[in-house]
Amino acid sequence: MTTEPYVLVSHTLCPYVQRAIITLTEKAVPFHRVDIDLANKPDWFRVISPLGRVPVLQIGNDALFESAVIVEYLEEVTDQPMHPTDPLEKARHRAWIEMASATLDTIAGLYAAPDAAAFEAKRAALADRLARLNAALDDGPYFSGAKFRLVDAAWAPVFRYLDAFDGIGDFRLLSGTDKIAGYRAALAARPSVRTAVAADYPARLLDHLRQRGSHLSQLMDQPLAAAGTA
Ligand SMILES: N[C@@H](CCC(=O)N[C@@H](CS)C(=O)NCC(=O)O)C(=O)O
Repeated sequence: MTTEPYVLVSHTLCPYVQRAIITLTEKAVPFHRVDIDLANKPDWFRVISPLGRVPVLQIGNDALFESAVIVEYLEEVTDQPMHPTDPLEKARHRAWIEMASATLDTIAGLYAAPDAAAFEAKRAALADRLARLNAALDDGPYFSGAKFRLVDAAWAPVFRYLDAFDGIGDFRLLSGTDKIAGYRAALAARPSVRTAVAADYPARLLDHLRQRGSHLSQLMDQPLAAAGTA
């Protein structure tokens, strides 16, 4: 591992950035965080980020992009493993990290849905993804038991959106689930998860959701009407 401190190029709200920060924190790897404005990307960022996305981890003169690649690199250069060692179990965890990414896509579709019909379709899709997560969870407190893993770093940011949605209305996202509440609480209490965002993150996220001009944005202007009417 390089002796130079890592630089994590970030954005205040990005859930993929949170995965990298949680992993760096869990592994006690020193780093500097540099937040950029994604609506006005600096030229130097365009050079190091071929896809134009955060996170990017700068390691000396090298730069890694894609959160999955970043956390797998950190896993290889540190000696505190966060993946299981059994190959099949490790592969299963990687699959559920992909599922967390797909769930973030569904969440983005939900908060961008332009009308009630599109919103309902995304709401049902998100509830289905969460039901499948519920079925995959072990006895807790984390995804596969007592140890906090990379897969947990991937799911923790998902629940930050649910926290925001809970303040807007009851969208019946967790109906019939029996394990997610405990999992969500354990993730929210984890110090690395708590410190992965700034204190003003909840307000910033609500502001972001309100500015989408979407069906959800409209519900935010009439929160009482939103209850149970997704
Ligand atoms: N697959 C990527 C997704 C990263 C991503 O979607 N980043 C968003 C912010 S959360 C971004 O930088 N978007 C800017 C853009 O696409 O122009 C990863 O895991 O790193």
